[in-house]
Amino acid sequence: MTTSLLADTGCECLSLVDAELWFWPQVDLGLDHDHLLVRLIRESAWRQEVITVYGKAYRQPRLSAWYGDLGYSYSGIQLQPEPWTRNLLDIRQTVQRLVGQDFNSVLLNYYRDQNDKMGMHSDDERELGRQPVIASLSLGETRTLQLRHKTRKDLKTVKLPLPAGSLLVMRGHTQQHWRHGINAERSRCGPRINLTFRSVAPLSTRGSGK
Ligand SMILES: O=C(O)CCC(=O)C(=O)O
Ligand SMILES: [Mn+2]
Repeated sequence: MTTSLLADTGCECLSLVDAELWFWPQVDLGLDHDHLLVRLIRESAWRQEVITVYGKAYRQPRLSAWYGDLGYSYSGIQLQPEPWTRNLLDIRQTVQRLVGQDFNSVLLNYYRDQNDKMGMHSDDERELGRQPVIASLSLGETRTLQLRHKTRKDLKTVKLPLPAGSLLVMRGHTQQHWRHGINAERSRCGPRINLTFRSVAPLSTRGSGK
């Protein structure tokens, strides 16, 4: 899609070294955002996964749910997809129209309060391909995405607040060069759900790695 066509949809291209970020501050989802948040909290198949880091098992400091057509694995967790719901299909359609690309999976993250968080990481699993396009829609409380370059220590951490209804797309070489994460907050905050739409390759077409 050309930059001017994207701008027509309300998209801002954020300029960041070694990254390609598209940002829509406010997406029309056809439903009140709070209403959708409550529905997703109520109807999603939430799990608290246990991950293993350097041989030690931890419960993830948030809940998550995986929907889509194909299984997925990260940090030693195997995720079996739940079938798409009506709400998720509707949101996916809006996201796909804006981004100009199809997604076969979505990972939902539920940050219940200020203590829930996500450590710094890259979405660079082999099944996402070489230059994955990750479309990240936020609902509920605004939380701040931190982006840190993997090797350029001279670059400051980028802090990007993600308000309800915003859509951030990370694409190109972003995952190769940057890590991102969500810190816990010091002050009280309410629930937030983030939906990251992804395209996972079927097993038979997965490449041999990065
Ligand atoms: O909650 C967010 O905004 C980030 C989610 C994320 O990075 C992920 O699901 O991989
Ligand atoms: Mn991520």
